[in-house]
Amino acid sequence: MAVEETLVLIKPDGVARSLTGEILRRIEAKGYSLVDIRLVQADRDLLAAHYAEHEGKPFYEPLVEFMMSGPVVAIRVAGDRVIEGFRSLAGATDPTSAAPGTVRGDLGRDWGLAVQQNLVHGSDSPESAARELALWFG
Ligand code: DAT
Ligand code: MG
Repeated sequence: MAVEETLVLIKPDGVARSLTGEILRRIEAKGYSLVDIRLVQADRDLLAAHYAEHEGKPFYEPLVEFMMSGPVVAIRVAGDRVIEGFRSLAGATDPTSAAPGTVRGDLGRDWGLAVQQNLVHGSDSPESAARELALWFG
């Protein structure tokens, strides 16, 4: 077992749809621990750093605009293999393709071309988790 920490974000669509409690419930029910949590109105600088790997892609600008459209809940989550485990709980990036039982599969809506509205973010590697936790929690 390897205890890890990951960054989870509940994106503006999740907060606006009052799904924060449901998403936190799923994280806790899986056995992960909430270590820190904050409600953040992200600015462009923070999002540019967070999504640096996607700069230049066609969805980058709409993604950043969407992430600035309302508050985000940032959560430091700890647990055994939580980086991979939360990605499993979240499901595939496109909510329509995401498997039933996942956050995106159960709760995400089809947004046509606006795939970026998919409720949650989870770090994808130990390196990403360390970098993203430093950005959002300092
Ligand atoms: P994930 O959030 O599953 O790690 P990612 O890191 O590849 O996915 O992309 C970051 C976000 O960008 C993703 O949550 C939604 C948006 N996105 C990714 N691919 C997209 C696409 N083809 N069209 C629109 N938005 C996209
Ligand atoms: Mg990603």
